Amino acid sequence: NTDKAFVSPEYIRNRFSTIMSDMYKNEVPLYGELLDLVHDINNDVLSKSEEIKEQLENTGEMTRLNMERHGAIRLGKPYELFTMRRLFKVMGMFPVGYYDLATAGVPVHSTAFRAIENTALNQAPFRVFTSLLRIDLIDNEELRNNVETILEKRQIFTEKALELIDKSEKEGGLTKEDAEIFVQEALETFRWHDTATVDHEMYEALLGQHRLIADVVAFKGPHINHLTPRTLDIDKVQVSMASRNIPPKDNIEGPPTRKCPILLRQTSFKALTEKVTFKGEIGNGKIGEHKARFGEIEQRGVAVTQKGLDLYNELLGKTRKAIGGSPTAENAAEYNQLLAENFKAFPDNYNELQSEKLAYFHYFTTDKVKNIAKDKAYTKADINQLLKDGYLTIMPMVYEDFLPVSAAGIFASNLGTDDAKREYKGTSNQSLFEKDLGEPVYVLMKWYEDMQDETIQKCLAEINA
Ligand code: OOG
Ligand code: NI
Repeated sequence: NTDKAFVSPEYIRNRFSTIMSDMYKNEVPLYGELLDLVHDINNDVLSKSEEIKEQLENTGEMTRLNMERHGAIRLGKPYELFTMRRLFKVMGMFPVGYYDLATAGVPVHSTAFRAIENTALNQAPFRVFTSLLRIDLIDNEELRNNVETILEKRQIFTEKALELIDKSEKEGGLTKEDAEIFVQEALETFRWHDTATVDHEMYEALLGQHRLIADVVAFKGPHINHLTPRTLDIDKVQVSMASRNIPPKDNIEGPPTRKCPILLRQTSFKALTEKVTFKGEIGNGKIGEHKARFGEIEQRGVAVTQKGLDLYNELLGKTRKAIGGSPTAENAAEYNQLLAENFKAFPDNYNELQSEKLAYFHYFTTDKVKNIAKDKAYTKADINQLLKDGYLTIMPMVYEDFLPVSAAGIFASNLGTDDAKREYKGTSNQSLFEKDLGEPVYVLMKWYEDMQDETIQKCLAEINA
């Protein structure tokens, strides 16, 4: 139907990200405080470093820095994951990667919904880490049955949202008017509810199994549990939180501080204690408590290749093993020191990361190519020589995804440490996840590989023209 003007998925995604952030600022004022802090620190970094500024400008990231954020939700049943995929697709967000968190003591598996084109990402970088509860990992059969019964009856989407998802699928997009109704209706699913759908006794039973299970099962919907702005200096944010009365998590997840940041570093403020009223207790004055929602900060660095990821996992694993698992408040300093020490084995300059094939880059031609000898057709095999001779230059490709060990650390710090010590023997189950999702997830590494290749091909085409 050509007479209908549809708005772009980027428009809908940005609109949704904005109203979600406004809602969360209202629900969790400390998140607004965190945004201010991050904004100040980012401006400070940019005013002090021409190099960082130039790098962000050349890769297209500068425009997105202030709108950049991710959030997270936890779903209870396959229908919810399946429909969430359809909902996010309306906003141009697709499932990328599979993360198994059961091995780290959290009974969920997850993906991240995000844009998959570089330009689309730069226009609207909003993403959502989305987890599905692994009901099969609940060892108490009676409780497992109860969880299934409670979730069976739950509908987390509004009728109007479902209608507009259908409409968008059938017609290939939404008009501006429909898009506005859609984002408002979709937002309802992510809203916090201060009344639980279960009584206090059931809540305690769910909590006893795992705090996360209570968070997923006891409420009307999958409230957004955190939003995360991107900072250019996470160490600065970590030490500055206290001065704004924001209580920080004990340690930063991910790699140590580096000259050339890799992957993703994350920290958060601790989950709030919020008042809830349990079923059957409305009006009798009895008020309970629930802890789930928090604020997070991320610093993104260059994406690494499989070789780089293997090295990262080896060095991180070695550090964790030496201190006996996840770091605690008591050994955080010792952990950070050891981490920095061990990561000396990970090259810390972009040229070396490139030549050792440890990280992914955008390739650009330089002015010098105007005078390049045209006596041969250049191919991928010539890339390193062209780089050395100054015909090409590289810019780090930012890591757009998540890290399972870090994610588990974020979960744990906000759910309580007891849960983190639990071990689930259940093996990772990507095929079940994809069956519930209704399609396979995008393969994480391939995405970076393809994008790097695209920039290389573009350079070669220019040189050979
Ligand atoms: C998700 C935790 C993981 C991240 O940034 O790694 C996460 C959750 O708590 O539901 O958001
Ligand atoms: Ni997060």
